[in-house]
Amino acid sequence: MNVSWPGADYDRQIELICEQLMHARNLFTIAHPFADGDALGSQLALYHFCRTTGKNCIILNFDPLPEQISWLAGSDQCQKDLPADIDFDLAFLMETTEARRMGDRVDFFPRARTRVHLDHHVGVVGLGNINLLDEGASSTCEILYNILERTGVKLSRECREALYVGIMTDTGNFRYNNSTPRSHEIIARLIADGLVIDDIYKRVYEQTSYNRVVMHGIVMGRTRRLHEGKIVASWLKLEDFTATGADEVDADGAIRHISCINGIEVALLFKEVEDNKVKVSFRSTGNVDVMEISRQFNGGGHRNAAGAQLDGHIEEVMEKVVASIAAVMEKAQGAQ
Ligand SMILES: [Mn+2]
Repeated sequence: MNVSWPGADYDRQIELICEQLMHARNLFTIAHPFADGDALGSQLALYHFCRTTGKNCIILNFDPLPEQISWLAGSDQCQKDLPADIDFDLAFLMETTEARRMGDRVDFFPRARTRVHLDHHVGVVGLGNINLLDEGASSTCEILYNILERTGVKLSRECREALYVGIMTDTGNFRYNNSTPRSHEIIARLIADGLVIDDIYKRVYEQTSYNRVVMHGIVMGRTRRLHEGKIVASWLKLEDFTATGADEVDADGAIRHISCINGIEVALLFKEVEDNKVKVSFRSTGNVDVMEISRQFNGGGHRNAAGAQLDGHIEEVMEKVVASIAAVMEKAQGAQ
């Protein structure tokens, strides 16, 4: 069940979670594959909270971390497995959305007696024994803050920094409409004890690598206008990554360069991640609900930003996805 802040249902979930959290001795946290600032930020914030309160917390992470967030304190503590000899009281599933997205990682879930799932994605059912699902929250870090605040424990600088990065990155540095009064209220409290936010901004947004510039350049150079210019698309093939030695994370955020083109309604970026496996990022700048479209391909996300992974050759996948968007646009036009 989705809850919204503030409210009695929300409060009840927080009480349940705080009770578990304060009594737990051994915890672990897991997030969706290719953790972003919010997923990793929430894991690290929990880790630092546990350090402050004398609990053992293991951070599970299986993928390379983007440079923009790998500087966060505690990132170097990420592990790929859980020690066999520990009984875990509690696990926090940070925006793990659904089991399908988690793949083999779901095998870790039963290692904890109680699982808490925090998520702000749309339409999530909840993979925990206790779920705190708030579609109106800017980020998972915002939901976690609501819990940690309730414990009354003073949050360390490292913990506040991690929460700040999660909220900052998921709101596009406070530019999107998910930056609510509540998100700003939380940010005010995080800053109050002296976070140096311009340093954080520089580390997240003004640091780049050669590979990243090259991959983003390829994406921009290949931009194609389709469907009378209402759709723009670009792509990256496996050979682009191997030729430059770039990782998938170097392509993160590249869709931004094409989704800000005047007059478009949908921007698409196709990334070949393995032979015949293509990740698709969708951005909508108008009325097209790209989450609905991504769901046709077993993906998900938000109305204006979604993703999916399809099997097939990249050209076929591009054709199929563009055709389904064009069909939605035509249907909407016909209905007017
Ligand atoms: Mn998030």
